[in-house]
Amino acid sequence: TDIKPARALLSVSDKTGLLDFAKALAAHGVELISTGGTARALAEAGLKVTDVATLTGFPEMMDGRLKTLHPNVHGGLLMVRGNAEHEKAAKDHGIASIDLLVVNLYPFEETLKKNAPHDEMIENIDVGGPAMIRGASKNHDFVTVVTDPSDYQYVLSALDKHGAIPKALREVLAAKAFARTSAYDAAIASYLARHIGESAFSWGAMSTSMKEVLRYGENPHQTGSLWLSADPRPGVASARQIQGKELSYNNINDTDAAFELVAEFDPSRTAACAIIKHANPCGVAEGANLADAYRRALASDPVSAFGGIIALNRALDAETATEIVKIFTEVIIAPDASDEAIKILGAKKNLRLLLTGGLPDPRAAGLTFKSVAGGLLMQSRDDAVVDDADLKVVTKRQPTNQELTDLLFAYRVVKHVKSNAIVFAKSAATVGIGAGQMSRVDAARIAVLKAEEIGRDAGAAELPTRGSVVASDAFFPFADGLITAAEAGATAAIQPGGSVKDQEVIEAADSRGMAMIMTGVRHFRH
Ligand code: 93A
Repeated sequence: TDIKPARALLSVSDKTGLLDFAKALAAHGVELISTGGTARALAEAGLKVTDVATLTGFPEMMDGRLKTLHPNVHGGLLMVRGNAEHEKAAKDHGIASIDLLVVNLYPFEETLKKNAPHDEMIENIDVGGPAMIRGASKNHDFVTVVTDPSDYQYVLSALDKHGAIPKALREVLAAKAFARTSAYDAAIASYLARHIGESAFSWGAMSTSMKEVLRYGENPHQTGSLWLSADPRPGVASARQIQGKELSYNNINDTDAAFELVAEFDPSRTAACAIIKHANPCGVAEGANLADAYRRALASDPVSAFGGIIALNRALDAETATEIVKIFTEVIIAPDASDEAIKILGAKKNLRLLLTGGLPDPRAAGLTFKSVAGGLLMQSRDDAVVDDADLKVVTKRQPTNQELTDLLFAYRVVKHVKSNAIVFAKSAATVGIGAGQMSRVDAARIAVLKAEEIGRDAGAAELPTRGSVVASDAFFPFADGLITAAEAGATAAIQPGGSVKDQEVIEAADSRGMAMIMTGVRHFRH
């Protein structure tokens, strides 16, 4: 139903368009009530206006902190018209209804941009304004709420046309009003959190904006939701979903792991692809182009790749899309995609395609969180990228150029494998991955076992680990893990070093003619 406003309360910090709007309201016979500065502006323009202090029986006080926080205001906004009890309460207490609320808030965001001192920021936290906006929005069955001067025209044209405000417009304006107070509170929350310190900043920002409630958590009996932090890095949380089913909690977790991994490979140097299952890579490869990188990543463990998550470091092209749709894949994440590629994926309705607009910088600082019983663990993210500068050859033999390239490749991958982690690689593609083991030697054994199996399935003449290199995410505590890798055919190794048994491990490498590099950087990931 249309509602003809009889009384309007105007209280605005941004006075753009205020006078014209108020004049037009007055011309429609709307009675105007207003707060200090707004009332003054209206009166100066020759409009008849009632000061809100007359309504509340209280003067504005405490630096204006108390202007409109009074039952005569909130009752007028919240009362349900036609409800006998509400009407009686209003009558008993002398509360008159307010049908139109025009509020825009203290300029918190603008003040923030000016780098204002903290006490000025605090003074710019509007309390009464949002309270009125919430009341009016909740009661939009009867009340029209306007929080944006650019909406004055819609209210006026409705009044001109119908002499009243239609329900549809009241609903739209109410939704817009809640969006406004929610953004306003988010800005305050992240400002305050940042004021407390960087540590709390990310957490505060994160806790202020939920992106979506997920169908469930890691398991169907758990609840789940996705939250946005103020971190502007491209990634799964901020990605645009182009097609496919709704993302699950596990999809998001795995897709994050995939995209962070593939971002280690600079797209201007090489095309790269990572295929992830259960947050661990089952195949990672560089390639002459994206399709080649995908084929090579897939070949490193085609059995595990089924139902996996694919991350690409360049825009998805038609050729790669054609390859990918050949097997069942849950999610593709890439910086971008060509129209043709999107069309090809369209044939797979459930396949989720996420586009991020860019790659996260693996060297960027940031924070990661993990919950523990009764608390929260926080750390700076693993932003270490091992490149040539950090490398120390500890064996008699120097790695060849090919070995060196592969060692660096394997080390970038092993950083993204759950500990204990061992990665075999050859020609910039993984050939065996051992993830999440309780002993390092078991991680090595599993990586070899996987490689053997894959080699057998592919009908390879020799073990895929022959002539490979091996990376370990932390030092070898004993020589056994390295010996396992050597016996499988690895010719070079990369690891942080730092074990009391380093010398034994170096001797084991030397006696097998292996080259070994120590990085001094550990990449535990639990
Ligand atoms: O300080 S407040 O949080 N306390 C209030 O009771 C209150 N009522 C309205 N801020 C309050 N307002 C805000 O004052 C409005 O949201 C608006 O931004 C501003 C308008 O003040 P003036 O009319 O004096 O310019």
